Amino acid sequence: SPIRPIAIATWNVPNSTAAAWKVLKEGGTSLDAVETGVKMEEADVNNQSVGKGGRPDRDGHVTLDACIMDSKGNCGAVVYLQHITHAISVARKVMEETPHVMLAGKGAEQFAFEQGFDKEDLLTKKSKAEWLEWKKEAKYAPVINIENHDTIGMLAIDKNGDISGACTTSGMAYKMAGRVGDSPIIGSGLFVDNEIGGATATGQGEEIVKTVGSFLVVELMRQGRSPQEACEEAVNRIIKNDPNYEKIQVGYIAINKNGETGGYCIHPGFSYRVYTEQGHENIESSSFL
Ligand code: SD4
Repeated sequence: SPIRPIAIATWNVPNSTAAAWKVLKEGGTSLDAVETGVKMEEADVNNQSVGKGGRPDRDGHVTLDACIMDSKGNCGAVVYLQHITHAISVARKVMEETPHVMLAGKGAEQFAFEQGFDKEDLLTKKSKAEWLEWKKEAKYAPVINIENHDTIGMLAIDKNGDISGACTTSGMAYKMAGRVGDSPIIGSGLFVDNEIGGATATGQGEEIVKTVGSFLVVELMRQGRSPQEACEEAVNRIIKNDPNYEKIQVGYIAINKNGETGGYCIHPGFSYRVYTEQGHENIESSSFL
């Protein structure tokens, strides 16, 4: 019988999976679970890859990307959002309160204020100090598993078997102003098909966008691959396309309708968390290298 409810997330984010699990355990929807879950990381100033405390772009601005998708195929996204911690909740409002899927920059910010979100300064002292240090050399060479660690992508199945997903990030540290990655792009950073399963990604967003990674993982599962096999194939596709793959990290996680999960990445060091009735664990992902 299918494993449900269940919540999984990229990286070792026990607070997020525990918060999602609580929602699921109390009979809540997978949509509420993934939003509640990823908000924990958005609010955590010690997680420097998402929300408040996120690392800024080259010019010192923290700009957030996020998207959310429900079991009916609805989705919402924000890109280049500034001054608001809970980008995922703004994305959900875009999904539920507008006729659109994606809002960017100033428009997204204005919409968020209209919806009652508070204006905040997202650049913490720590992230600012590190950015000033980086600026001395201003060399753009992301450190694998460090500078771009901890973007959170989460997938959940509720007691009714409905699947939802959420993905939220401050993007690659010290990116060019205006750069948008995979995380808010439906099909790249996240995809859910309630008949099949869901997938979400972390790492170098450009590579994920170029291969429409999360959609690819879900379509591979539709063709009969297990979540693990589908994640492996999506990583292999990146490796085949990019001779410089050793310099980048990409990780995928996936879940199918039965609650089976998988994860795969290029470099060792990526892990994902799984929370079910059986307990809570951090699983070290297998890797190409
Ligand atoms: C991006 N995929 O903006 C994100 C970064 C990331 O953990 O995943 N960091 O490209």
